Amino acid sequence: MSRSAELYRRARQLIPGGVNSPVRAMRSVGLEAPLFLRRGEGAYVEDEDGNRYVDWVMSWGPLVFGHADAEVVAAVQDAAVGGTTFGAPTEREVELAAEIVDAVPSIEQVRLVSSGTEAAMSALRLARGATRRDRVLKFAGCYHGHADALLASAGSGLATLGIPSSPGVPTGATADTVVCPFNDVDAVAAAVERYGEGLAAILVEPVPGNMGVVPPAPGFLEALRALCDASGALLIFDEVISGFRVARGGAQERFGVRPDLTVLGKIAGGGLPLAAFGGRAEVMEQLAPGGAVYQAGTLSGNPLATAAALVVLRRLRDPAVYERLEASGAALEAGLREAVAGAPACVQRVGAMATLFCHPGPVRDFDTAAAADTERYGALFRHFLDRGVYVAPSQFEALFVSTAHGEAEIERTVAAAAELFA
Ligand code: KE4
Repeated sequence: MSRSAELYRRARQLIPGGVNSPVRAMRSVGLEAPLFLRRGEGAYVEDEDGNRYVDWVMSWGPLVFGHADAEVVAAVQDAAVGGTTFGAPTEREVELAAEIVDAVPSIEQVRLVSSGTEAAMSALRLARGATRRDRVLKFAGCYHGHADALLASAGSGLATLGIPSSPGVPTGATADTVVCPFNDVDAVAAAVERYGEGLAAILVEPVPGNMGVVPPAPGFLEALRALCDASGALLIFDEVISGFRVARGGAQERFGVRPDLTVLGKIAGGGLPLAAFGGRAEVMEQLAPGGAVYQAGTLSGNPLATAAALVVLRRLRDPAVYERLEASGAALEAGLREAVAGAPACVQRVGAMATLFCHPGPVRDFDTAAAADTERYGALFRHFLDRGVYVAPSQFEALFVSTAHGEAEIERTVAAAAELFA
């Protein structure tokens, strides 16, 4: 029995499903036991049986400079010897807030939290408090973490597990959640027509990564901005994935559309548990303690996470980083596209995030994504694994490019695809 299988057997007795997050079970790609990873370095990870893989999961997006980046490790070590948490304000929190405000066009003030779920949940509460309205409009296939109000046909995890909305979520919690198809302006306009009075926010992943990567259709984000302006709802961009990935200022910089609130995570946390939400000062100032909208967190802005995040965000000021990410993303896309030519498959990419769909494409929304051949994707995942390439164990996720991925990693990945689709 492999060490991973052995660990999985033990884990299942102690941890629900043997994992601390459902997608890690790798059930949807047909593995009996998930890989248990023991170390990562640059673009590579090693499992408990000593197998080494080119890693395109990158912990689901945070590791824009790859695993165990020397500067990040040193920064966390230096911070730790001074104390790992105080529950009091620290200078690094001010410095990190300044980095985020400088990078993200629409953010004037920002609150740090510990997970993307917490950031999205808090941004929604703030939007509801600021507008004194209850309704939120989200999109099928978009995932914003597992807060009750947002587990209505979410896209990541739930889509893979085929659960339309989770048991345990009270009907009241999603009674004010309206779900529209992504990229469908008419559907959104009709929903706003019907619910506009009570609409607190439109919440969207401007570049969805949780139904696979689905680029926004030209004019779609602009239409959401206009519908929010017309109805008095706030536009919330969930940039947990796209933030600092598709541009330093995220999708709002790349596509030139400014939301009222932005949710950040993953890269923003430098690979440590840190996320954030921010926006116009007049909205953000309604948060406790100055305002009445309550939000709090014991480890919010802790020294280890802010140290890692500062190293990463300061290095992202260098435009050459995004030139490299764009070039590597384009090379990966071109190689995979050539490998799947003629097969019922397509490759969709925005910047340093891409998905190989087992679907002829184009994939414009969750309905088309859900029609992908997930059986074939499972076979693809196992084929790549056998060739030392670790891609997302779910069709509804992304390949995350880092600066640690080079020609060798791209060639190995493309060769594996070419062999499979030959
Ligand atoms: P966390 O609570 O997992 O830190 O963030 C939730 C979240 C919010 N918004 C977006 C756009 C996200 O993609 C996520 C989390 N992403 C998933 C995978 N796409 C994390 C992986 C997992 O659930 O284990």
